[in-house]
Amino acid sequence: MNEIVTKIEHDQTHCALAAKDFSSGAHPVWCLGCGDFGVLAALERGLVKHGRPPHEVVLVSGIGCSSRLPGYMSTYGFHGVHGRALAVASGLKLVRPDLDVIAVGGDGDGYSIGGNHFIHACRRNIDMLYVVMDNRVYGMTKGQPSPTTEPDWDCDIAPGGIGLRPFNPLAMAITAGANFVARAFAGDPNELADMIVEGLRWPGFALIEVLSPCITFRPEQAAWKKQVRPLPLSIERDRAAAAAEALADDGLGIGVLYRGERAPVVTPPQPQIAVADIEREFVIGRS
Ligand SMILES: Cc1ncc(C[n+]2csc(CCOP(=O)(O)OP(=O)(O)O)c2C)c(N)n1
Ligand code: SF4
Repeated sequence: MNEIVTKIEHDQTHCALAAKDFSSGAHPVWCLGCGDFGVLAALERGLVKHGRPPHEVVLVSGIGCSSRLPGYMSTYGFHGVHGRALAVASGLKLVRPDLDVIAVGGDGDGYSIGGNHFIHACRRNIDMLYVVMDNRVYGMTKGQPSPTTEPDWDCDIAPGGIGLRPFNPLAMAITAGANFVARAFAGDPNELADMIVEGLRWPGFALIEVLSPCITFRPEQAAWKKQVRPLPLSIERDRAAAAAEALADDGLGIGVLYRGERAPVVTPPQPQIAVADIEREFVIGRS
């Protein structure tokens, strides 16, 4: 841990990159006040601290307001289909282990339609970072309950609430095998930026679950600013203790909950394929 902090400080001193180098310049179409702005700022700042240039980083997303994020950054990006960000990111990391791969998206994208990929990405423990912007609602499709929605949240599609116990992403990640598990708040981009650097550098699959308010369909989430507080414990290696801590948590504790020591999947260096060779395979009518 100390080694990681020292490396962060080292990079801050010597790195010539600036946050603007990671911006695509495109103007986000998010609602004013959406928590995803804080996550975007944190990713830009975190990648500056990390010190690798934009062309050595790839952001992969699914579909949703939050999944638009790769379009706002200058790294390589892949805006995929709903729930499939982790499948694409896993394949990419296996064939290009030299790149830093970051999957991003929402709670609907990652925990509902993409839930199976989430469990198995934790289990496979491929070395990458997954940032989930959790607003406990489907923002893009106008406010349906998601897997993390509180059971009594009243909305048009579920009057009186859905009455189901919410999914616990941190407990799920720890028990399925993720090696680094944390929760952050989008309203504190500097803390999140440091967590992003640590998650990127920690070997194996890292989950950062970000409380990212949907100010349009869940305006009451503006209160998160006053409700979030540091997690009581940060647990190293002891997976059972970390899972117990995650189950006891009320969903508003912020910090790194678990740092594991599982060895990540490592792939051997892959042969470089020239783009011209790939293009040749698509030429119609070649003999
Ligand atoms: C296969 C498929 N099913 C459903 C949809 C419709 N859809 C688009 S975004 C979305 C939910 C997004 O919610 P979330 O991932 O929580 O992201 P947010 O918009 O809240 O950031 C849904 C259901 C789709 N695009 N593709
Ligand atoms: S609908 Fe919600 S999640 Fe989507 S951009 Fe607006 S505030 Fe953000």
